[in-house]
Amino acid sequence: MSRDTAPLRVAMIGHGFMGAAHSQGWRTAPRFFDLPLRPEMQVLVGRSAEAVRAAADTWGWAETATDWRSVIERDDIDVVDIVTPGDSHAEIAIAALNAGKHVLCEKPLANSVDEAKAMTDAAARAADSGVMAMVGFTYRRVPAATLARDLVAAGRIGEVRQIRASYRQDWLSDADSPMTWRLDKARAGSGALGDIGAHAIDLAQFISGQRIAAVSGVLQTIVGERPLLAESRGLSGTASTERGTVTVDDLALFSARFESGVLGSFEASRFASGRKNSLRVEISGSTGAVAFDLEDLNSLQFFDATAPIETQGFTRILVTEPEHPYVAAWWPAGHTLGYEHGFSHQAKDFVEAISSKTQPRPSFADGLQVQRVLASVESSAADGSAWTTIDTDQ
Ligand code: SOE
Repeated sequence: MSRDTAPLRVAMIGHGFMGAAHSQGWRTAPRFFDLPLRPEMQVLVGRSAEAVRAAADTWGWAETATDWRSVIERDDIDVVDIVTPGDSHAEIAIAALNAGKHVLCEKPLANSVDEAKAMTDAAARAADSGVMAMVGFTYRRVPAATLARDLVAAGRIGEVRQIRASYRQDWLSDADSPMTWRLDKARAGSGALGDIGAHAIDLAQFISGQRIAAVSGVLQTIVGERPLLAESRGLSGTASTERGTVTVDDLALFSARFESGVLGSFEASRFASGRKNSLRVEISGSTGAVAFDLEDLNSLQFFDATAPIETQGFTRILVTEPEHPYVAAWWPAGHTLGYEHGFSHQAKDFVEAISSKTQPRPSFADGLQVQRVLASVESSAADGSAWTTIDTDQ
């Protein structure tokens, strides 16, 4: 439990699946990490008074509200955590930053480059008065992913030569699975590309320490029409008898050229039968390689080409020791962590950044750069897979 420290009062806007994950992060971080400020789960905000009350009771929020605008004006709120669909990120984040609140915003940062740019500008202005903003690319904070980044940065795989990243799920494989907001371009911005491809882009750039400069891609909508949603449950829900048009991609494939000249391949799919939450990043270097797989998140595959040839091969490092990133705060060595722990690490890192007034990463500027990659993949696909340079001036 954290020391007897000043409170950091959090308001969270939205209470879907990501709301549950963020609540878990806020609740556990101060209980396992010795934090300089004590996060308090003050207000949960949602459109339906009844639904938001039920969620707040389940997850442990003190109060509820239905109007986010009045909440961000409150003097007793320090942090605004945004877990709504992408179409409201910009409006809420900019208003919260202008009101002097620290902002944590779910990924992708926005639904367009223009929105992401406006958010990044607002974050830069707010940073001058010590107000912090961070985007929720949570998988950076899985200990094995952080370790992979550390090994690459320490030169343990030599010079990076090739990058491969894929995020594959199958929860839309059933053509009768109903429309949700994630299938509506107006709400989600894009489909598999922005929903999960954004994670693959962020994680590949994070682990490799390299940034994408140009892309060539294709997008495909595999099932163009689905039953409308009757009642939402988790990522999906029950179907109504009416049907609607899917307005986003189901599958995104693209090649990337990094600023260094290194080439990479990317894949994002919600139709990869049998792949449940398969986020994989493999970085091949001149003297070794690292391979991260979210479906095996307590380990990291490491290949050391400088080892004697007779014993060379990918080694499965169990990332469960106190010496590994984040792990010491949890269970005795070897006792493994799960999906939810990334959200606790995210809350911990954000609280520490707020306290030390240090820009947290991934920053809104990092989120904007990912947004530019997403937009470039879309324009490349619309232009017959033409190589498209990431426009950093836009
Ligand atoms: C659904 O594809 C989803 O919940 C994404 O929206 C999340 O960002 C990802 O972490 C898990 O899958």
